[in-house]
Amino acid sequence: MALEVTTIASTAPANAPEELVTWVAGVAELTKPDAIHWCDGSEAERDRLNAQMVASGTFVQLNPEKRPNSYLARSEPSDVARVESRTFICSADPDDAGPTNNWADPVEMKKTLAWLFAGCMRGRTMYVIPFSMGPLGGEISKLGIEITDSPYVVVNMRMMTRIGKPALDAIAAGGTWVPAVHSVGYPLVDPDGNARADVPWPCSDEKYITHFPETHEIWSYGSGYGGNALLGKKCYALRIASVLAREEGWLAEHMLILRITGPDGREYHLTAAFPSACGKTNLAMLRPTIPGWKVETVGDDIAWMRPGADGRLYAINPEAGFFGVAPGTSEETNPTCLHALNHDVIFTNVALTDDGDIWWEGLTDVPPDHLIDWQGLDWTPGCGRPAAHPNSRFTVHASQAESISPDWEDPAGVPIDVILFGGRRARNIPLISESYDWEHGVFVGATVSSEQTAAAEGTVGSLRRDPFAMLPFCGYNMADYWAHWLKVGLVLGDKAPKIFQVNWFRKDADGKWLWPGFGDNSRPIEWALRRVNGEVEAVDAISGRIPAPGDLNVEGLDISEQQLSALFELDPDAWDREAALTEEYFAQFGDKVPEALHQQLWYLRERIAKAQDAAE
Ligand code: GTP
Ligand code: SPV
Ligand code: MN
Repeated sequence: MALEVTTIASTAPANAPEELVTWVAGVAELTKPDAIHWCDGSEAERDRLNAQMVASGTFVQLNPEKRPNSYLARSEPSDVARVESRTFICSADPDDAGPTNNWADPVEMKKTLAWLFAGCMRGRTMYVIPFSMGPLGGEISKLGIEITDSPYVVVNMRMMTRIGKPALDAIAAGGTWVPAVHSVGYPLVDPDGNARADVPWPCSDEKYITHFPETHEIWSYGSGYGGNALLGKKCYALRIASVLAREEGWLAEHMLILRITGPDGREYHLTAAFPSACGKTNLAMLRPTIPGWKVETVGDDIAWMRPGADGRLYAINPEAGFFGVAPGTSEETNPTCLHALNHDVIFTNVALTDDGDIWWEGLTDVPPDHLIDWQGLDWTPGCGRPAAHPNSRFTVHASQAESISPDWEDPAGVPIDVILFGGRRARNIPLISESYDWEHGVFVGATVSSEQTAAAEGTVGSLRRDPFAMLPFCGYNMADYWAHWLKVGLVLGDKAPKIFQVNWFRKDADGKWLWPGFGDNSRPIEWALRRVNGEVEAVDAISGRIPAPGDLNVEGLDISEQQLSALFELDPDAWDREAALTEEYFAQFGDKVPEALHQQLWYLRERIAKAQDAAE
């Protein structure tokens, strides 16, 4: 029995503004849920939803002695990652979406959505989630309302953002908010109108993740997974926020934020943009292997940055939790992260052990003798299938990381000294290289390519451009985004952070990592900070300025001279080929490419030619 619109107002908290109630009523009229629940964000509400999902089979409760208050969800095999091919930017002018986004006409898309969402919540409860991205009331923070028919989304949003009463109060006090509608697209009524049973992971074969940059709206249909469904994350905090940031003169970025303190007690702050599943969570929780250094985590995935009153660039983490890649996380690679997962975690698509705990590839050297894999099937070592899906993830509140900075919720943010751009590159890109200036840094960010990971559909390992690690997340034309970065650089002037490019993923001829990575990534970062302080000279090279021989601190590291030089090898002919590809890459953006970037390509080619001459 669908709800009458007139009764919907009575479901709303007393202070819900009329405009909000009218919008919720409109969505309910379209989607026809059985009930409406306004989320207050309380623990009681969370416990009720968790229990309900255990009963319905969506959640497996993990062994409370080993993993208290923790749950495992297994998704449909067709719904395991972001679907970039079904992600749309619906701007009036296709040019405003640009060649790297899927564009759809906003009027046409609204018609499609009206048809898709019609009756899509039949038989279900519609949850209304008020949320804040960033600390409540913070000047950089922003509000939203997600409507969803997925209780899994509610309990995840509760950890990933700040949901419930305080956010609604802020909206009631007049705060502007972004409307975001989500449905798994699995009504409990079949196409003939007969009731049908629910399934543990409802979703639809048809998926639409749509954004309306001009009206700041989000509509997402058909997926229950991660960035497709937790609409505060990629949809709002990156795609819509990047549009807002451009309008308002700030930056919404796919970046971790960390504080690093040196032996002399001096604090620095760093942000780093790496593509999906390329090491942001790991770096955010780094344990430096060089004595006397300490890292605190501020954020692991998204940074909102704006110039502060003192002219420096300040960053906040708009999120409140980590939705991180599970495989590869271990006591060796990222103990801080592993310890954060001891209790109160939602795991999605990892394997289940016989004693009710979790496992994934890389957690231990020797796998258990028997597991239930991510698809719910019996698994034994050597059976030929991964036990956990490569994009299996954990959801955990940020406060559970022992490395969390005491200032991670400072609404003013932290002042940024260094920005890193990185990716997975088996060849060509050196371990670290400093940009000659801001414009060169923007060129480096704009031309990043990286080997594809399992975080989205596609061929794992194939090289693709992922400018600023924002390829799937920029809500407008990528070339306009580069222009915006150049403009912010002019505003920051000599207070701008220094920009570096890093690559932890270089391989030798046998395909082995040349760099140990993880805690040892503190070493190139230490060099970057010494550059910030003007303590060391650097060597001009093709890619930028690289450490002079002996300046990278490798004390206590088992690494050969040969390995070290291979990490910084810059083959002019290979770079010449990259430059040609960059020219081709830029061409697709036509005359939107800022002149400064064409100039940077010219400077790069000059450096390459000089190196080629020197090699002869
Ligand atoms: P998203 O959440 O998808 O945006 O990804 P992320 O950038 O936070 O990725 P994450 O830190 O979870 O890293 C994903 C994978 O990269 C894991 O399998 C890690 O083991 C691996 N990884 C991280 N840092 C390093 C490193 O320094 N060296 C090597 N070789 N692998 C690393
Ligand atoms: C990413 O893919 O960059 C993620 C995971 O951080 S998701 O939230 O699913 O987009
Ligand atoms: Mn991400």
